[in-house]
Amino acid sequence: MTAGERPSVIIIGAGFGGVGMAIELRRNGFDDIAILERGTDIGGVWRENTYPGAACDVPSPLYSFSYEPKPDWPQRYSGQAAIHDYLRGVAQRHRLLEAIHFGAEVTDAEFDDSSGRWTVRTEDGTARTADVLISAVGQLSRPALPNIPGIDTFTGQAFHSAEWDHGVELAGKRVACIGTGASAIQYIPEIQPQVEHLTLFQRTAAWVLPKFDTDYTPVQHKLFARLPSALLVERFGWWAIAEFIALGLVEFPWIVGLVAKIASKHLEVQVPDPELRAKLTPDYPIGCKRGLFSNNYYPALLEPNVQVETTAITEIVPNGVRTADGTVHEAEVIIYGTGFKGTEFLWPMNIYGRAGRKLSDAWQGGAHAYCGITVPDFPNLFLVYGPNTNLGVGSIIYMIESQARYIRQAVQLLADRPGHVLEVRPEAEAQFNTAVQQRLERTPWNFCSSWYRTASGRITNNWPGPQLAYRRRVRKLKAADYELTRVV
Ligand code: N01
Repeated sequence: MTAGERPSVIIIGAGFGGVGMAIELRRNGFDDIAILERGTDIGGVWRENTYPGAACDVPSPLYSFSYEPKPDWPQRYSGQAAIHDYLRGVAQRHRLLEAIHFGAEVTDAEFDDSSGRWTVRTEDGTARTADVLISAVGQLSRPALPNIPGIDTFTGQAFHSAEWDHGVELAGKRVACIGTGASAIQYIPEIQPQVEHLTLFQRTAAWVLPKFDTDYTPVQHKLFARLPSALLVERFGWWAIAEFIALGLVEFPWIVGLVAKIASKHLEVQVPDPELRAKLTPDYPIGCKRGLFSNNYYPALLEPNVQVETTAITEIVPNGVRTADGTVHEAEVIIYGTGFKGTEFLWPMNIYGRAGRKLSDAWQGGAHAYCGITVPDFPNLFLVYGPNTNLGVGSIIYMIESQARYIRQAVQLLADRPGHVLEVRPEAEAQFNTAVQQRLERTPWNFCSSWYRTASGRITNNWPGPQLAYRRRVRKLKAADYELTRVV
């Protein structure tokens, strides 16, 4: 990049992160943007997860860009199709579609020390170069199948919740569902009325909270359109509730104690049978795994065609699932609601930084980055929704906006200093991570296994605190945390 030029940018991923990042750059005059998207449409997880009942358990007025309020959300907790449409509409309004290269799966990216530029290669062999590389690939884009012996021997039909096979007819079938996370509790009530029999294999009981859902009425739509502040009030209300609970996860455990009481009451009211209730009662602190919201999950489990099985699975056999007591639970379909490879950030891409240093080597003990955004030895590389920026409660879109503004400041700094690259100082990054890990020690996330933690127990995914604390932390890029090095 020479004097007078604006930095060129490659963004990987066209989900909420990539779209939000591109909009922030465009609005500030950075137009030389290429977005590389492996799929054939935008949307990320909202394109991929089409299982029955897929919806967001964050209220839509909050789960949307602050600068793109939508007065006509169909519901408070909108479904996958409405969210996907929203993101498409936003991308169209901001003329982003022309910047997106679909079917472009990035295999590797390499920083060239002498030119200070990134070369990014896609699966079809195409190489593109840019001054700045931004990864916005999310944390939950790679489904995880369980490591259960015999998984390949099953002769029926099987699929993961994030790769729902809509061609498989479930009506009248015996279905085995493995997993009881946020995805499963959304599709189980949807499929239960269709199937002949549903065996739900639960390894760990979930904490489930009531969902204050509602269909927005035409009157509300009109009100939100004519009086945008009304929508803003609803957004602010949900944001404030999330912030209050987030405070409980680190600072004030009595708050999560209150939330646990609400969840226990919800279970007590919805599940009168003491035996089933005992099975569904979690034995770990609330908040350790992601809190779930549902009004129809427990009622579905009460139906006569549902069996909640808590005996450990030992094997998948050709005709079903075998448990530790030797029983074979016959099934014609197995649905794996077994989550995602959340701690394998940016995998399987090969990212090479200064002097050919590989990002996966730098992250061997678990991913870490300064503010979840920048990594020493990887100049001009920025991460959206990177390590330790996921939330136990709140809206990831709020976090994405915070990060996009921070990264835009970095790009501006590069525009102001042509011929330089920007790299976080290792001591700034180390200090940040030590502080984050110290705060994480006080959270309930340490008391169970989840996709927030690596096998060794390091919490690589979550931000320990309210969203506002993060926003304040990244509001202004501090030049002292970075080194600007001349390359040309
Ligand atoms: O996955 P999960 P998910 N044998 O990892 C079980 C987001 N999301 O797809 O708890 C038996 O939560 C596992 O058991 P255990 C959200 O961030 C958001 O449901 O490990 N069971 C668990 O029950 C969420 O956190 C929305 O003991 C096995 C389940 O599988 C994230 O996606 C909606 C097993 C996995 O639960 C992931 O949710 C949906 C085995 N070998 C999802 N292996 C919104 O509304 C795993 N399990 C925004």
